[in-house]
Amino acid sequence: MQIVDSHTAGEPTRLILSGGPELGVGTLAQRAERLVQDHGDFCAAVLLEPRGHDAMVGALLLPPTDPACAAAVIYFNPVGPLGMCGHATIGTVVSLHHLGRIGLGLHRIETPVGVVEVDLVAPNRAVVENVPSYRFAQDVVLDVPGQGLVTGDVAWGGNWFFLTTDCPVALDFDNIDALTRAAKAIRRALLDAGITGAHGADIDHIEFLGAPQTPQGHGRNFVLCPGGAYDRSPCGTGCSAKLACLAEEGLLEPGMPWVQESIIGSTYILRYHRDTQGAVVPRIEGEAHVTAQATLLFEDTDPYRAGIRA
Ligand code: PYC
Repeated sequence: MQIVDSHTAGEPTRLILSGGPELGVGTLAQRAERLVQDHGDFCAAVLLEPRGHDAMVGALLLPPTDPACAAAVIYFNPVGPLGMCGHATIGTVVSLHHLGRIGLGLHRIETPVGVVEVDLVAPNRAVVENVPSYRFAQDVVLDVPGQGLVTGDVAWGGNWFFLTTDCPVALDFDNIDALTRAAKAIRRALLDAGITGAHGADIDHIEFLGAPQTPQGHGRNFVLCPGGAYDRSPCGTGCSAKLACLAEEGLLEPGMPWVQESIIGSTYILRYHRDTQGAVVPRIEGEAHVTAQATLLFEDTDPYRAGIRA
């Protein structure tokens, strides 16, 4: 299996160039579902220890069905598929450029939730125009054991997010364990209360929001991903959900920049415009770096060929 590893603002992506499972025919969303339902061992083997670690996001490269697209990509983490993934899209185009497969400039990428446009503005820098994003529910109040009442919004940015400024501790690197525990408790409380996104969709990302810690920043976040790892980057789809909420509240005008800091201090520059239907179309600008180009090996006799799992 041929892979290229990269990180985008600290968050790792493993781009799988060859050696992935046969997913049959159907839409990319159907094939993404099949990847996780029928090939869970593949996802775990590729992403988890001893070959990876639980923060890694996989990007399975497939031929596009639309000839106007440079590639089709299915994003997945160790526990399931992701509809879209901002950091992995930036990582994918930077990796494809590193391989000499694409040049600088505009590229269209098919994802399970729709086509996104990426402008590779430099070998390590790209701007992703995400799918239209929206706030689904405002000021949802949750009773969270150990935290009391927590109020937040539910929004879609290519994945489902619960966004709240009710952080139990400061958004500091040293508090990552406490933030992870608190975000997991919120996720459990959402499940227990039966609160979902549209059409009963699981809200599988939790985003704490707070004040920036640098003069150029506008906000800082901490994002818990579905497998329980935290996003080292400001989370492209989480930023899209955040932009949808800012736009809804009239707190950010179209075209104006918003510098979003992650919990490790890395940044994305965010902007949005409205499409012809008035929907918020986010733009996420960030930097990625290739860290490895390798062949993954899975020996039959390896007791951990399908990853280290409970
Ligand atoms: O950048 O959209 C993102 C993302 C989702 C999960 C991890 N990163």
